[in-house]
Amino acid sequence: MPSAEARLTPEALAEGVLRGEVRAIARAITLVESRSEARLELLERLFPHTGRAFKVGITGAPGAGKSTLTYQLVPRLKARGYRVSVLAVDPTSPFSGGAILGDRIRFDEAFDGVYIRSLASRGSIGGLSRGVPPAIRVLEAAGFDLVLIETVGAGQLQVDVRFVADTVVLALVPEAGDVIQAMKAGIIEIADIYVVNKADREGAARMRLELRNALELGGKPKGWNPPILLTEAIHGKGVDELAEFIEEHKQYQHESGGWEARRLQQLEWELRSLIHDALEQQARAVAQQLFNPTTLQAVLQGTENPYPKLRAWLSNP
Ligand SMILES: Nc1nc2c(ncn2[C@@H]2O[C@H](COP(=O)(O)OP(=O)(O)OP(=O)(O)O)[C@@H](O)[C@H]2O)c(=O)[nH]1
Ligand SMILES: [Mg+2]
Repeated sequence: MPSAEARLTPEALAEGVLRGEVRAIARAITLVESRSEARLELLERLFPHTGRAFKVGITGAPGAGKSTLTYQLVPRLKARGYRVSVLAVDPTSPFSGGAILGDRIRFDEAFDGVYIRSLASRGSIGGLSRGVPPAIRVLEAAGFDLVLIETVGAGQLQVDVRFVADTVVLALVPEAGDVIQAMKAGIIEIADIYVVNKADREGAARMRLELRNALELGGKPKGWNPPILLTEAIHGKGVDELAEFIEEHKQYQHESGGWEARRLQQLEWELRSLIHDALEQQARAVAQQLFNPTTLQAVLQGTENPYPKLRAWLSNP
């Protein structure tokens, strides 16, 4: 038996989201993460109420302190008047049961009214969960005007955050090779704000220099000069400054016109990933239709050549 909730139409769900009902928000995000066609109807209804939130991505290697920074940023951004929500794109160490796993910090009243949600990074295009942009739309429609996005800390997964976030914060730790790793991953160029977290450990100041040098190798940037901040997220040190720079970067983009350009890029990425998703499903169906198990066997045995079929289909899909 489907529950009453499961039978909610996209229309009813949209109404619940617009009223800011937590259960409706949760269910709507589950729906937009799925491949169900109803998700597009929901998004169509929510669309007029979306597009206004400030999106801040927190990325960095596993264990760099992304969750701890996020936890510390929430009350500070709230204090600046934002209605804050958090998306954690990471199935392995998500926020759960009111605690950030790993450090067992309990959410307290500082988190009143803050919506926190984990998204699985599985089934993603280029790493970032394809559910992220639609989930952000749900949150925007529900009235949140700031979304913090913690991304999985590995390779491509972190890099795609630039297509989702207006401001990207990269967290590094004072460990040998962390700057090199970040450079290899291609994340160095895309961050707007750098954080050397765990500054209570040795080598933080040295690392800041190393990072400054690495950035200058790439030439002096025009316009925004990304700051490199030292933080001790676990003690909340340096996080006020981080919150300030996050706001400053937003301001800068508004003044420089960068905001609009970035938003266009995000939109293109969002729509492309929806199309990619649909095409991928289509590809599976076409492949099965052209090459059933018997045909596959024949191709494997060398008794059938697959290319004429492929050419015929491609010339007239
Ligand atoms: N010494 C020290 N430890 C810290 C600091 N910030 C975070 N930690 C610890 O580092 C560990 C990892 O922190 P998380 O916030 O879970 O890191 P993360 O980047 O979210 O980790 P993943 O999501 O698993 O990639 C935890 O045990 C934190 O308590 C800090 O400033 N100094
Ligand atoms: Mg984490």
